[in-house]
Amino acid sequence: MSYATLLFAIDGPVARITLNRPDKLNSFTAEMHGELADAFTRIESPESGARAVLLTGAGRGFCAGQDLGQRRGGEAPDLGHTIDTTYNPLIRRMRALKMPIVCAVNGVAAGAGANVALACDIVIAARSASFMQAFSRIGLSPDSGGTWTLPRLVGPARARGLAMLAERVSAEQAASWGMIWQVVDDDKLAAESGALAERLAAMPTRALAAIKHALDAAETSTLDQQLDRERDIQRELGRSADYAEGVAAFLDKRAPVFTGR
Ligand code: T3D
Repeated sequence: MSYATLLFAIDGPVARITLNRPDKLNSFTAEMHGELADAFTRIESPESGARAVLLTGAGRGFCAGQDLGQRRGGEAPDLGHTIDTTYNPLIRRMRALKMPIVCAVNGVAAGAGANVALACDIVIAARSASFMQAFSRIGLSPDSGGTWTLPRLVGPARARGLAMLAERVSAEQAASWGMIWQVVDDDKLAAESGALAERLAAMPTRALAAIKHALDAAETSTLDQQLDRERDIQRELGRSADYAEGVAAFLDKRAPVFTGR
């Protein structure tokens, strides 16, 4: 499948999405949102065989958020409408996706670009990459889930500073604050993030989807509700082929072969 703003391939069990407008630091356009929605529909299709997603950017940036060239002049736009029809569905879809998303942040991730990265399950960044809640610089407040995600990742004090000051934070700083999983040397990012996506794709996909769901749901649950949720999840996973395989492989002292079923 070929897109104008993305590179997309389902490579065995790994779906690879590369934001591909490098001369504009891969900033989001309406067309890119449409193509991302289409790519996720393909990934979600049972025939796709995908069991993990790897998201990255082409060129020297990951994504600079909304393409501000599309917001020049004219009447004040209804940004609520664009958020409702583009960014919010994208974030909801990423969080509901029943497989892990690895984000390889290859360069600057600004505005909605930063928050789309942070909405992924495992974020691995090149040492030269950076994160910026650029919104307040242009008179906006963080979107794409940033006001929800940031305080949970870095705590409220740092979230306030990041959102209000809109300073650029290095990948190393982001890792030391717990905003992301890992920093690697620039020349290792492609190999390490690819290996991580392959590794996740070979794991018990239903268990990974359950972990994703349980951790997200825990944010708005009491301990009691979460204990019930964990029980329900284990009941379901206990009937999966991957659980049977995991236990059998352990007892046989061999490596498990998970199928995602
Ligand atoms: O509108 C809605 O739908 C509401 C939703 C909003 C969501 C949002 O994301 S709002 C936040 C929008 N993003 C920004 O405000 C970030 C703007 N970009 C920057 O501040 C800087 O570009 C960076 C800090 C990200 C990187 O700086 P630097 O010095 O490394 O690169 P640069 O020279 O500024 O950018 C390189 C090129 O990309 C340049 O184009 P040119 O001059 O070479 O033709 C620049 O204009 C372009 N570019 C970068 N960001 C954007 C962009 N073009 C359009 N939109 C951008 N967001």
